[in-house]
Amino acid sequence: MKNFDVAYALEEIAALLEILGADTFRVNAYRKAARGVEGYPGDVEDLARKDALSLIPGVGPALSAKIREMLDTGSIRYLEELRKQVPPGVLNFLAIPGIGGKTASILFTELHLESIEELENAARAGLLRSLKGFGEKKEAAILRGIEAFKKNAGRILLADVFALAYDIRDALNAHAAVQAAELAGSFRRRRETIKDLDLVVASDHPETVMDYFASLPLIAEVTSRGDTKLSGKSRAGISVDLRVVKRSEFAAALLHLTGSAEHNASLRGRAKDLGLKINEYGVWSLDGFLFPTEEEADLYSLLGLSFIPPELRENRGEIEAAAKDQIPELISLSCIRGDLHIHTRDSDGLGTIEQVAEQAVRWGYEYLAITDHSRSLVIARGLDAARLKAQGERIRRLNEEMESVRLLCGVEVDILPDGSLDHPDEVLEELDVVIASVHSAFRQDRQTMTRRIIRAMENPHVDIVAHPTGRLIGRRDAYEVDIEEVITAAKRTNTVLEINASPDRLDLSDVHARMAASLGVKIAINSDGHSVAAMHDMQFGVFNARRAWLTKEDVINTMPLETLQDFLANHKK
Ligand code: DGT
Ligand code: CA
Ligand code: CA
Ligand code: ZN
Repeated sequence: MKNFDVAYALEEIAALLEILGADTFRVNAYRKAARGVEGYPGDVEDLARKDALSLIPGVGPALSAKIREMLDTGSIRYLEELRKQVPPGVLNFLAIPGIGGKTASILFTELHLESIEELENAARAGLLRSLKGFGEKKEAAILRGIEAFKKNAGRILLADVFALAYDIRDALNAHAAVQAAELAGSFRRRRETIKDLDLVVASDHPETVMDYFASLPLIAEVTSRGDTKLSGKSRAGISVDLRVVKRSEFAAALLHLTGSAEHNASLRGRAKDLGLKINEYGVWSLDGFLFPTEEEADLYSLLGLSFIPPELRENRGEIEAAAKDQIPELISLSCIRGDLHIHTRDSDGLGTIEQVAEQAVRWGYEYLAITDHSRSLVIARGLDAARLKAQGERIRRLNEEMESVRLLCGVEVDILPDGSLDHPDEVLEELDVVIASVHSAFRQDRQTMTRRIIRAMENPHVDIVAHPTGRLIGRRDAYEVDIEEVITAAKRTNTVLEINASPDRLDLSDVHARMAASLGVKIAINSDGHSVAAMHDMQFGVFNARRAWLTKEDVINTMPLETLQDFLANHKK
């Protein structure tokens, strides 16, 4: 049992309590404990053995007992009791943008709505607006939320299955009958959202492996089972497909199940042209000889191709490139030397400057830019010129104390509706890094929005435009903007464009980032972290950059500190 499972159970208790109208204090106690467990760097099972669960932030004696019960029995009776009181469809409300626990509670207790379908019908019939604290605006917002939810059709953010995916793979690898286990499918290709997890296992004992898989506490139910294939669901309702093959077929099965389906189709076409055949068992000659293969590279090699990293397998020219041995050396997380977009407690972040700096030291970053919001973003406690100046002085003092990491003074300045900036040039020119971004007037027409962003890029102090399209995956579409024109203007004005690494942004997208880099526009991959923990999101930005075919040279925060400082001082000249 992993921290993740325990945290998930506690979070579910909090959600159910909230829906049942329990008092906020109790709900928050479970939620806090869930966060504490998820963020705890050690293993909860070790802590339980040492009788030290209360070392976890937010966990007292009562919660320790529940966690222990979960670890011992795989479940919590209290949770089972709560589940009986709330129909499963009501929990799904929480997946709809704009619906939190309190809203879900009212919908369930007042209107007795039990599924998203019932909710949608009620909203269309105008039954929500008269509820206490609702109104027509909120009713319309819920309908928009349902639309966004349906459009995403049950796809889940990559980040939301990350821990689960590796927990399952590691559990399989730990079994004696398993010779190899790998994650495949869209997860391995690092798509921004995934429909289900796919795993391939090499073993001579498929029955044993499938029994073991079905018995994992991570797996709540088995939905179908054949001789070598099994489908199940995790407790969070995420579908998992398992395929068990012989060791000699593992590479071919992994290649096949990694996909994409379009990449596979192109490989089949290429094999045919070469007088060969490829399927999930391997590469064959036309007279039925199966070529032995150890790893995926062997299969590609039989087709006259260099190895193609999974992130590129989308049939976007990777096969042609591999045939010419021109697959680029993709950027990796270890190339990243710093993060240029970080928020602190001074605006809407959770960490202090000292805390985010310590994290940067721990990771071996060379630099970190503090870029809090500007004054007009009032809800985020944006900084005016005076507070920004005071922050700059604190940063300079900290830099004198710290040796291994350099803090850069920056700002995330709002691009106002007319394209002017939220700070005057005299303020911006004092800073090491200026990030500009749109946080208001999202509904401008395409031409106005495009001109607005381009005008900001024309300012000689603006180094980077952050999250250039404003999309929130599964929750909000990009604003109307001609992104090709923005990219062209970035090239003309020597402005860097961001890949925002937050897993629900990934903005620029893979396609747009590739377009930008191929025109010579520089990219910054930034976590936009609003907490120390969120600095981890950098990895999702790097995945996205790999899917965009980017190399180290395309990305400015792979530069050593001095090169970067030089770049920032001169690129707009
Ligand atoms: P998703 O929708 O996020 O689960 O995306 P994938 O790519 O993981 O799709 P999935 O889980 O349906 O299938 C996993 C891989 O198996 C897929 O990438 C390629 C292979 N595959 C599955 N069905 C087909 C098919 O009908 N034709 C071909 N050529 N390949 C398939
Ligand atoms: Ca899949
Ligand atoms: Ca699948
Ligand atoms: Zn930001």
